[in-house]
Amino acid sequence: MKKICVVGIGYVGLPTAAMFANAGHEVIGYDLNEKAVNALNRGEIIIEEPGLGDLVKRVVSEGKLKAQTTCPKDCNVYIIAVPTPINEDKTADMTYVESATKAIALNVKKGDIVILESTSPPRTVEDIMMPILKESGLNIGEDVLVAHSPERILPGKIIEELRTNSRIVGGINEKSSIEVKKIYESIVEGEIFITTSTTAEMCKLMENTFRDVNIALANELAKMSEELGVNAWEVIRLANCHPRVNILSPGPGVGGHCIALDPWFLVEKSKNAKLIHQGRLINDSMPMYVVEKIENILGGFNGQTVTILGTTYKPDIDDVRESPINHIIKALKSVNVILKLFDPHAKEKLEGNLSSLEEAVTGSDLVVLGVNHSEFKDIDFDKISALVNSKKVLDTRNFFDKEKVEKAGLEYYLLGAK
Ligand code: SAJ
Repeated sequence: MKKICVVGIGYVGLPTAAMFANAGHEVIGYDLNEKAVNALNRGEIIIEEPGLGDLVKRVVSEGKLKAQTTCPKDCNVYIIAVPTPINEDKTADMTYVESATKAIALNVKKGDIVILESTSPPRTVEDIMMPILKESGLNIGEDVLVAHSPERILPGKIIEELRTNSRIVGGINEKSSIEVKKIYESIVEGEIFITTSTTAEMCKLMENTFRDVNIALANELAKMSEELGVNAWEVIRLANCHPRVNILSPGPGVGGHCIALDPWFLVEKSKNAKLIHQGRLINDSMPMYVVEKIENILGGFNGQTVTILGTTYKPDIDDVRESPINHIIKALKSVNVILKLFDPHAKEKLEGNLSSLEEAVTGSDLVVLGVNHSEFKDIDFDKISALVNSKKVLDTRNFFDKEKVEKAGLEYYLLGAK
């Protein structure tokens, strides 16, 4: 059993720390955010994630996991799980990885292991971390082993995917890969593959880029379908009957802290990342495309009331970071409409969140489904029809039952269909 320090106790670091603690390791979460540290030490979590609350409560009460705002000196393994955001100019902001590595370099000893989990541009371990770690005076690769093992967990399924997903371990040398693989074997049931650190960085970026580019294709199809008078969703359903075709779903844009950002790391590093760049631009254009559709449905912005149901970056989670709906909200706040928002998951994370669906749709001229939370599946459209001012619904996810909406006397508009 190891004494593990997880640097950064956010969406990735906290569940990772809890899983290692659950496997019997002694784990310390190191984070500068006092709110997150204090909550963890009380056994509480400040994010919504199935199964995480109970797990954290248990391992904290058993004394296996605690948190602090200073870097611990006496750990054998340091796992970096800090954010890697992008700057305004779409280049990677590596300051958190740099400062985490610097803090570790001050405390690292012979025999320790340093792992980067944060999604990072190619060559981060080689070009950013290695020079900093060498300042410790130790022989990096011999005295201290280093690897990149990218997290690949899906928000909403983090605990399950941490355990069952396969994992990549990219060491700076074979010795690093082998030792780091052993550490993950204590929590991962899936296969663990060994490679180099730069290949591991590239793998993680290409996984998310694959998804981004494919969503861009679906979004382009949605736009073409509206232009050419077909229903994109029917095209997708029929095309996907082909055994080698799997078109993803269009929507109001790609959000979250991963897929909407990671492809930019490749665009920054390679002049050949042209399709990847276009894909990003297409997905980033979707919020404004939806705003234009709203304007067309309303016949201009003339003081009408628009309701948005669901504002998180995807269904059934509370994460509003990088949500495309934020861009729609911002754009609608700058025009002549009254905006009403309701998201049963975002709670206090959403400014202006109304307390009920009924309150949100009352007096509305257009009800827009932004995110397909499961709570919205069984909406009583007769009730909505009785509360709204103009009977119009825009579905950006092909989620509502068109027949039910129309039966309730509401006009049904769908993203990707005329
Ligand atoms: N989306 C669409 N159409 C689709 C699928 C998704 O518009 O057909 C949108 C969603 O609405 C959302 C965004 O894409 O706004 C991203 O959602 P997601 O569920 O595809 O992915 P994330 O960002 O929650 O998690 C991804 C995962 N990567 C892949 O599936 C390749 C996860 O495994 C990674 O661990 C995570 O990024 C990460 O941390 O990098």
